[in-house]
Amino acid sequence: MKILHTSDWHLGIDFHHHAFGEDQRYALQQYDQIIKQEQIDVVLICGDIYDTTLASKEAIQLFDEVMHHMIKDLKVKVIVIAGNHDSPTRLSVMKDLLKTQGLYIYGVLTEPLQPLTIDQVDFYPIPFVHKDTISAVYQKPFKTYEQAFMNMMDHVRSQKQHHRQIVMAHAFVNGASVCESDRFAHIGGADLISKDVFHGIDYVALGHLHRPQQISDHIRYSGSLCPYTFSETTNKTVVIIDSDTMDIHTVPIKPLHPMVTLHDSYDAVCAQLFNHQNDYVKIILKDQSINFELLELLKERCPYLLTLSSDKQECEEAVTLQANDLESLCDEAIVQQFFQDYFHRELSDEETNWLKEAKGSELVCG
Ligand SMILES: [Mn+2]
Repeated sequence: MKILHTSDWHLGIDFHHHAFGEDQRYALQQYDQIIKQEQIDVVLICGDIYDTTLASKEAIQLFDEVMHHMIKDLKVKVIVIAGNHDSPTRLSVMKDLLKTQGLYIYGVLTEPLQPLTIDQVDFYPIPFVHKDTISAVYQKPFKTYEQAFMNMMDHVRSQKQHHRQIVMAHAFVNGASVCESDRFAHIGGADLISKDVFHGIDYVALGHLHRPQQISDHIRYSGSLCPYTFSETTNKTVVIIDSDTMDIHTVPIKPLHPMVTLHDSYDAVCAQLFNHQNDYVKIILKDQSINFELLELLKERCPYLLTLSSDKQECEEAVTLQANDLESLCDEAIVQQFFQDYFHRELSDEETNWLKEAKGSELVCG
């Protein structure tokens, strides 16, 4: 049997006020080809289907459309677990009904893990879960998250017969490398689990971290659907597992707009823009402060410019005005201070008069 492992779609996400719907649709269209070419039987989606618990209308429509296409047209079965970004209850609405169609959704852990058997494979889908929930379900107290997970895996191993065992989880396994968009990964360590927890399991399909990576040959993160930050410049992938031979390989997913950071002088950045007409671009200028006019000018030359900042501005233009000042200072003093911070000069008499005219008789200091 052929299995496709993916995770972290984050449908509905936006980045610098830019929606990713088209990018996600473009990536998911490639799944169509991969499923046909690789003759996939089962698709595993390891959490964070949506970016927020209250998913947008567009995000829900896209998920609905993709599930319908996979199950009805491509004739695959799909197993979904909730991630920390998903609402477990919303995600698993009508799950018992959908099961009859080949869509298996696991939102909440409510009972000790039982296999979902398809062909010769026992799947153990574990939705994102807290230690206390595992304690309640298994009716045992656990000191650490790792201990709770070890207990669950011992229970899985005790059910081993002649089938392959594949575990799906949305978790942070020790030794994995994180990237900027893993913003809710618990780097503090309380939710870390060791890879040893999974010993003896034939394959562990992980979600949570957005960088595609293998912890060991049979414990892998597929990585997110698309790059969601400028630090994600390497290819996103899906993992293909042949459960008969246990051959495993990855297939790259091409982004609609690759992420590019240009950190250089204004002239050097301008000289490079022509090569990045289709890329999401982050510009950091080394030699020039930024303003709205410059942003508009660069946007004309770079259609997918998402962020513009300046190194220079950060060192030269120290803002001295504090939030508390806004309450204690009069309007004229605030404008004066702003001019000092940004333009290094005082208001001219003419400008002061304009300000007074604009404010009328309200402008009283003291
Ligand atoms: Mn995620």
